[in-house]
This record gives sequence, C-alpha cells and structure tokens, in this order.
Amino acid sequence: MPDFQSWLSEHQQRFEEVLRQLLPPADIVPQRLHAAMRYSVLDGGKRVRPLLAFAAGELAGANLNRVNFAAAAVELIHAYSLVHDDMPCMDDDVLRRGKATCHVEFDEATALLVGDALQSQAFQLLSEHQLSDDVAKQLQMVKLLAVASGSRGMAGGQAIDLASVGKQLTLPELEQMHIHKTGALIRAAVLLGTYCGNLTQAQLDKLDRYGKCIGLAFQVVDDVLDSEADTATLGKTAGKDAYNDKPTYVTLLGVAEARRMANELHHEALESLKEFGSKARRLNELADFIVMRKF
Ligand code: GRG
Repeated sequence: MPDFQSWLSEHQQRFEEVLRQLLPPADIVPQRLHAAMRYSVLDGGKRVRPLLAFAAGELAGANLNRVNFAAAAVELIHAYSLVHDDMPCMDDDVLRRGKATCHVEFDEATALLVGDALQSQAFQLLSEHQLSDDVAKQLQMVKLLAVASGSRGMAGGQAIDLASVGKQLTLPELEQMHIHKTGALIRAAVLLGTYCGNLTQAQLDKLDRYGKCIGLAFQVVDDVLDSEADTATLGKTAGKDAYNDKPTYVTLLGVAEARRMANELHHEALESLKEFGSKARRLNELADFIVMRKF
C-alpha cells in the first residue's frame, strides 16, 4: 500500500484531470465565463474535500469512477463559495490559492456567474451520472449536498459570519457558525464518498461523527493559521479575521487553547474510526493532515 504522501499526490493529480475534463472547455460559448470557471477551479487548492470523499469511498468499497463525480460536485461547491466569499460585497480579497481572485482577474459580474454556474454544475454531476445502484440513495445524495450548501448549511453559516463582524460571540455560537460555514461541506464530502459504496446505517453514523469532528477541527486550525502563518504560505491574505474584526477560536480562546481544542476534535474523529481498523487508514491520515497542515 502506498504511503500517505504518494496516495495524496496520486489522487490530487488524477483528480485535477477529472476536473479538467468535467468543466466546460474555455473555447465554447460563453468563453469568458467558461475560462473564469476553469481559472477558479483548476491548478490550486489542497482538494481536502475530494480527498475525504476518496478515502471514505475506499472504506465503503465504492467504485472510484462514481466517487469522482461526488468529489467533483463537492469541490465545485467549495470553489463557488471561495469565488463569492472573495467578492467586494463579502470578504473583498485579491488573493486566493496564490493567484488573483476571480473578480480581480475577470470582473465582478463574471465572478458572480462563475459561482452560480459552478453550483449548478455540481448538482448536474450528482444527477446525470449513476453514483449508486439504488436510485433512492442517489436522490438522498443530491439532497445531502443541497442541505449542506444551502441556508441551513454553508450559505447560512456565511450569513451568520457576515452578521457577526465586530461582535463578541460565545463559544457555542462560534461553533454553530463554523459547523455550518465550513463543517457542513466537509461532513457532506465524507458522507457522499460513503454513499457511493455500501455501509450499514451504524457505520454511516460513525463516519458522520468523524466528518463533523474533522470539519470543525479544520476551521479551528484555519483560525490559528490565519493568525500565525504568512500570506505567501497560505496563498491568501493572512490576518484577515483580525483585520475584519471577526470572532474566531483564536480571539475567543487564544492560540494555545484553540490548538488544544483542535487536538481534542482530532482525537474524537479518530475514535469514530476505531471499529473500521486498517480500512480507515486514509481517513486517519487525512485527519492528521487537516490538523497538522501549515496552509
Ligand atoms: C459565499 C455562500 C458562500 C459561502 C462562503 C467557505 C466560505 C463560505 C468562505 C470561505 C472563507 C474562508 C476562508 C473560510 C474558512 C475555511 C475555508 C473554507 C478555507 C478554505 O478552504 P481550503 O483551505 O481551501 O480547503 P483550498 O484553497 O485548499 O481549497
């Protein structure tokens, strides 16, 4: 079995090609929109969510071709959220994944449409390819991604985030915001990977717990990195949370306590994988990767 680093780069490279094939070519009408979609999705990002879907799919004995579509759907939603988040009406940023943000490279109207079109394409992928032998289960997958990305998931979390600027949140309030804004899509990535295969409800519940813990841990680490790492390492503007006067785990708890919380969530995520033994190896390694990452 390849070591984690080889597994990671093999999947990252393979998945890049999958995305390249799935996105509309830049030479078909409307060319500018298609070019901007490709610019925003390709050649960048750690692909954490797709990797979680691949690892969960491996555990569930899923067909890799099916997981490719589910992973791509999640990554397109993630890319849309980044494009919209960077726009002047939201976070107003100029740097993403080490390059100019979409609205800077193209224009605001194009960036808005890129987000819209990526979101639609995500649901197109989930509905036009066979992802499960059971159609009812596939329909559940469409609903799962819709809920995770909508007003009771990522978009809702973003709305709470925007409304919390300059405010003091309690720890439970901050947790609720992040469970929605960042955690919901990460959790959905794990579940969609497993839905492409076959697991019992009890096993799905364990993986759901893993997804929830690692999704929140991801955000706690993101808050720490935003306060500690530099812009060149992150590939996005560092220190934005403090600059925007946003409540974070670091402002609420301090770096040491935020790190301790991330470690606790990490531990809980690994506990949920115990019964799967070596089948959960990649999910274990990804949990380590998420908590120990430097960007
Ligand atoms: C606009 C509806 C809407 C939602 C935006 C996710 C989000 C909600 C905004 C992104 C802002 C942000 C920096 C959130 C913190 C966590 C996060 C999602 C970081 C970026 O994810 P990574 O590190 O990025 O996985 P890469 O570039 O590696 O894919």
